Amino acid sequence: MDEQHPLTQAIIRGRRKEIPELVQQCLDAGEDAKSIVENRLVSGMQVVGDRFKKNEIFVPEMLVAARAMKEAMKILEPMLVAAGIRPEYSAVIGTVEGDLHDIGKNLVAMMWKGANIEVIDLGVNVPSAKFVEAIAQHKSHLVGLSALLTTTMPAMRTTVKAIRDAGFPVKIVIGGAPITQEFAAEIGADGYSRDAGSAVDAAMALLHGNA
Ligand code: B1M
Repeated sequence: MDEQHPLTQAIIRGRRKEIPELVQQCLDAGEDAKSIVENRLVSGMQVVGDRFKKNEIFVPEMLVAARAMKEAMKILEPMLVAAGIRPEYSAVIGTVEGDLHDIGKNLVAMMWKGANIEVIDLGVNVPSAKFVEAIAQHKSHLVGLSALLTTTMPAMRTTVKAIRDAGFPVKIVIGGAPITQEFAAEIGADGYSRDAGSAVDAAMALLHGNA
């Protein structure tokens, strides 16, 4: 990974206005859309995730980086679609039933998109049946559940059970302020992440069979 590449640096620093010209420079230099996503954008978001995990940057810096990534994807996505290239993995994410907190969940969704995972965001207050329906519809590989209230932790348990009962071979990652690794193990989730940066590591480890 070339962290110093101008496009990667523009992602890391969230310099959205520079993105179209830098993407064009990569295309002019003969890089294809897929390699720009993998080698320039995803690697930039990896740096962002790592810095966030270490508390070197905070939510605002992460948001501007994600916005820059989105700007680049606006240009590259039609090219990927035209070439028949889709992200390798699909994820469904949402905040569980009864819970309206979405800031952390949105950050996880952004980081997963930044890792080139297709993300279907079901929003907040999502009943378990809606997760099950979306997993079936999108043939998802990964599910993310977020809860910020101790009172909605039981809804996480219900949701994990509903997904398991439906028999999908999906990996389930959970997180949110009151959630712990112990709770994840107790309710049968595959992984737990304490922040949005680690949520990428957890997803990748599970999807690649390393967890
Ligand atoms: Co609420 N709220 N809130 N709130 N709120 C908390 C969570 C609370 C701790 C505040 C407090 O009392 N000190 C408390 C919960 C207490 C508890 O259960 N133990 C609380 C309460 C009680 C409530 C209400 C019940 C208040 C009331 O109405 N009486 C009510 C509940 C509404 C409902 O959900 N049904 C309520 C409402 C709200 C607002 C709507 C006003 C607003 C939410 C706005 C929104 O999300 N769009 C709100 C807010 C903003 C907060 C606090 C202040 C901030 C939460 C936040 O966004 N943090 C919060 C107190 C606090 O945390 N300081 C609080 C920033 C965000 C980046 O962090 O969400 O933790 P966080 O996400 C992190 C990690 O947790 C993790 O990664 C993220 C990024 O690093 N993570 C995941 C999260 N999801 C993940 C999923 C993963 C992996 C990692 O995998 C899929």
